[in-house]
Amino acid sequence: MLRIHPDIKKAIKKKQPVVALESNLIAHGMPYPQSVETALICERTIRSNGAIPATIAVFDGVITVGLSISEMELLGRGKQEVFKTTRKDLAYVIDQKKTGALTVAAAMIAAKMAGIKVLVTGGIGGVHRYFDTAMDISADVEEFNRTNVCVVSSGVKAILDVPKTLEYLETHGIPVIGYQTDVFPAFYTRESDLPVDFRFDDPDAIASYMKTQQTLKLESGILVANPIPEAFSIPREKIENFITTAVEEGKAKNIRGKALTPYLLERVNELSRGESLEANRRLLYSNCELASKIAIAYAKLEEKKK
Ligand code: PSU
Ligand code: MN
Repeated sequence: MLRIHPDIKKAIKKKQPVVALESNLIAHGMPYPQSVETALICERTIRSNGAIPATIAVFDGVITVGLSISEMELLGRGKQEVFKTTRKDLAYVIDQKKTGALTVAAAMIAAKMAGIKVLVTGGIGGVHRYFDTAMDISADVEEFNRTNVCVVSSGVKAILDVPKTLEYLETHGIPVIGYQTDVFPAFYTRESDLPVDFRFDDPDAIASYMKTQQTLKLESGILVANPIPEAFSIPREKIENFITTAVEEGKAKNIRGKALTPYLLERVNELSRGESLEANRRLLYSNCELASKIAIAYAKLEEKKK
């Protein structure tokens, strides 16, 4: 059920720095061909920072850690035929020998199976706007309850209800770490008016924190929030306008369940004439860089232990 690329397998065994990447954003988070191009640049960024990238997806029922370019193309081009796979779908996709792109939640599960401690994404899922009527909470936040992986992000996607998502994380005992920031980043925008739990200014400190948290056997994930680089940050009022429009449209069209997040991302991209996609890509590259540094720092601590 689990196939790990030989180079990645060797690296995990030797406790070298490996960074896992989710694949749902390739199939359902970005338009093709930018999606595949972004995924490849993400992998390259991780390599040039001294770590080993491991993008994870399911092909014909096999969880595959480390993808070829043609496998990435398959995810990017496939769209509707590629199953958006979160925790609840994992056994189905494997049993039915389908091809699936993994959300943050499913990728966390697979990373843990493979023995990878750090995972990177753009923004995790969370509590949706109109939660009061729709009860829509991403399985991503739930996964942090039970799967001890450090997820490097730019916060939660701004299409969500960010304050409610933070409340949810707090209730479930999930630590939110700000990287070189005291305030929670708002995905497309560098800053929100909400605080993070803890601020860390260097990757070594985050790796040390991971170790301590593991020693305590709390079994929960860690959310690292890395603000989008200044040059690509979109002013809050500007992007909020587009988001509100997209959310209202989605509600009017009765779009729900797993279709909602991809719909909103695509709509905001259309309304912003591609600006949101560019921001999404840039924050991903920056997150890949940070995730690599954390994985390297973590590997150094493992080395010391020996
Ligand atoms: N980050 C991005 N783009 C994305 C996602 C994250 O920059 O498309 C995806 C992730 O795969 C995440 C998913 O797990 O959105 C959440 O979907 P939902 O809200 O349906 O759980
Ligand atoms: Mn949902």
